[in-house]
Amino acid sequence: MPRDKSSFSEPRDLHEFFAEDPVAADRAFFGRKSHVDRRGFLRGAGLAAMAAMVGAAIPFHRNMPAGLIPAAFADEKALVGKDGLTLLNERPLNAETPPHLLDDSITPTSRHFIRNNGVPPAEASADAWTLTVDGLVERPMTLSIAELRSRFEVVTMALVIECGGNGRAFFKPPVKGAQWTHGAVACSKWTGVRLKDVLAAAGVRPGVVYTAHVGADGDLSGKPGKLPISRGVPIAKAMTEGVLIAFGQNGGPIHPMNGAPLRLVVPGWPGSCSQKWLRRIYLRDVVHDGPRMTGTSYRVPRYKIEPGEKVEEKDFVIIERMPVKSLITHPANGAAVGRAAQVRGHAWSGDRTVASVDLSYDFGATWKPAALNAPVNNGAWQNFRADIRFPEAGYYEVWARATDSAGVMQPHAIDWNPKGYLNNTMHRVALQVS
Ligand SMILES: Nc1nc2c(c(=O)[nH]1)N[C@H]1C(S)=C(S)[C@@H](COP(=O)(O)O)O[C@H]1N2
Ligand SMILES: [Mo]
Repeated sequence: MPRDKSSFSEPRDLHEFFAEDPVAADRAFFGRKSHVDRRGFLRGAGLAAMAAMVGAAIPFHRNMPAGLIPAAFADEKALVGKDGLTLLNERPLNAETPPHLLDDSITPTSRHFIRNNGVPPAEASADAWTLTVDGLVERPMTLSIAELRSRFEVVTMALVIECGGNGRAFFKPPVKGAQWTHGAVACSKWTGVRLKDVLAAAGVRPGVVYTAHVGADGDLSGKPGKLPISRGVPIAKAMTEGVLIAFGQNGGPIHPMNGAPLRLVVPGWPGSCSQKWLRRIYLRDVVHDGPRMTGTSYRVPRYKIEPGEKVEEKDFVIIERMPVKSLITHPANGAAVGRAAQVRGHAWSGDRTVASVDLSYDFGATWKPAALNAPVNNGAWQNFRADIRFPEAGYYEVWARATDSAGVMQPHAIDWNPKGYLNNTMHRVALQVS
């Protein structure tokens, strides 16, 4: 969807945008060549774009007032094939999964959160898709998905993707950005080939320090060729076992909003490393400097600061592994339960494993270990469960606290940072025990 105003480059809510200036919004949203006639009706390219987006000609378009958002673009439309996600923003589309819908050990595709920074590409056929691997390689190559499948070992792995900003909504003072609560995390089973195998075939040249990832999505500004996000990882991380170029999700195709037909999955690191709609990977002899790699994006201050304190850009470091964290997925927050209840959830810790999960139902005075599964493979989250007997009826909170293989435990409170990243404070659910 082309946009014609640079002032719209900030992510904005669709409804807010139309409410402020419906005519400009129509033009920006439905096309540069559209115009609004004297009576206030949308004409030209804008009308055609709108018809294409609703999937049919609009017989009574002459009656459609300018600035009217077609009801077809209501929330459900944006979330086709998704189940129960909470929509945070429409443009770019951000939707998270309520914790109780993440109870499965493998997250169904319908419940995998969506984090877009730009405008997703039109749905493309997997047959025509290609991936180019170039930059500092011996043998630059462009491969179809069929060639990826036939030339490299195809593997399926359960891998956690968590947005670096998951938990941002709980920052005090609040910070800008998508207000994720708990649900910008998922563990789908991804099918694809190992990035390391593909890079080895291309031949990593000496001096390579970083990968650079390019997707097919467009920038919100509508500027042709402008990327909304292009991140990379150190070559050492790229050459690890669990980093996949995926073409399958949970035994089926990748959901269009999760990057179909081809995406990277970089487990344990900020979700932003896992480029969706992947078209190109190039190798560089410097730290990649694409959009959202530089400045303060996906970076935190290198030292502890006071909440609200300003930090110079040079004092920010790129986030690598994600911290130890757990999520209670059953019962749901606010649920009514009996005196005996089973508590379930998942725990994960960047490139590490989780050693233990403890639960408390007395506001942290005492803790009991939950039963914890080993991960099904490196990069998967681990399931925990515990049967709790509450001493009497009343209001309780169940708190969960994971400790990882390096002995690092989830904190009660985190060090505030200006962009609202890495919130791994303990998860709490309220229960009414009868
Ligand atoms: N091409 C592209 N890839 C992308 C993004 C994007 O906006 N465009 N968002 C990134 C971010 S910030 C996250 S957290 C993950 C989210 O993956 P998901 O939407 O499949 O849950 O995708 C990453 N890959
Ligand atoms: Mo993200």
